[in-house]
Amino acid sequence: MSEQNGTILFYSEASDPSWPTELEKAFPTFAIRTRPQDTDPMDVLAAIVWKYPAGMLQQFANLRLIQVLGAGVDHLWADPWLPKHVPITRLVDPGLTARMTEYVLLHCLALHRRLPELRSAQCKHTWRYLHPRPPVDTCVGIMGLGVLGRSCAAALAGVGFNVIGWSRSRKSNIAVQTYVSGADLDEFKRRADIIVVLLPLTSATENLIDSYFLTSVRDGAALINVGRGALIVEDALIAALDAGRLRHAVLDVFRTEPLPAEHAFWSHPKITITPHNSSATNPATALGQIVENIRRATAGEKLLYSVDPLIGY
Ligand code: NDP
Ligand code: OXD
Repeated sequence: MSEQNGTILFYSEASDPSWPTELEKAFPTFAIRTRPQDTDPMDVLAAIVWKYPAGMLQQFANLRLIQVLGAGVDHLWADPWLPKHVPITRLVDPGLTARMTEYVLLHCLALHRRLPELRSAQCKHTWRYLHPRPPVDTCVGIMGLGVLGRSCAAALAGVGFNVIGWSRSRKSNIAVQTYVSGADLDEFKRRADIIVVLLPLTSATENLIDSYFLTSVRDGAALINVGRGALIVEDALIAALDAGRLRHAVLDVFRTEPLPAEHAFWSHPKITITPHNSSATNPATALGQIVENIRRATAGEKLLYSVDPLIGY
């Protein structure tokens, strides 16, 4: 080992460029490296990663922490050489939560006030009067009542929407009506006018939104997917929009990112696309948790926001 405390590898090709400098300031006694080839693999104690090349982590025999630089950890499971004995933590970043909450509120209000239909009428120079209704007339169903889902539920209820939620385990300490995965899903779908998908991608949630799911949603419901692209079967979504069962879909995440230029979603009149920018991790609001977790990992203490590889989130 070098005379420093060890090395922290930061690996991300799509994050705020100030991360390495911020980490150097926060960890003056560690060497911060951004490329595995610039490390002595035996010195690497912690890896802070976002979408790294498969196999990269297995060379670090003394690794004590894999800190994912985001809320979703699904990209890790694509690494067949992931060192399974090393603890994994994810970020719970108040800045990321706030931006996601804004995004969901923005698009729920737009769908509630029928902006896509008004835009389409404007394109045809048509005066299409749609009577404004109060938010309490719109039921927003949130799939996933974790850190992000709960924040969105509170904000939506705060502006008057009728909010319901759905999650894997039963909830008691939340102000909105909740449903639990399994038998309750049909009832949840029957009620929701706008479905907000804030689920992690796991073996249990992949392709969850398929043609069966979409056949049994409320007629003319709208969908917002901010979870992960592979939660949705793409052809089933297009079929549901074309048949009018769904009136609009707002998509921020896709199976392939960037979304290929020739993809059918781009030109679909009932789809709004954003480039996976509903929210993002920020050094200013996320660094504190990373500092604390690396301190805990090196001291052998219980970590914050651990991920369970068996359930996948
Ligand atoms: P959490 O882990 O805090 O919450 C996940 C929620 O999903 C929990 O309520 C959990 O249930 C529920 N859930 C998981 N599996 C199932 C299942 N099989 N059936 C029903 N419910 C299930 O995650 P976050 O809220 O922090 O983030 C959610 C996801 O949002 C991330 O995994 C990521 O994919 C996505 N994301 C997208 C971003 C973007 O920019 N588009 C930014 C950040 C995150 P329970 O409460 O019972 O555990
Ligand atoms: C995340 C994301 O999971 O940005 O943090 O998608």
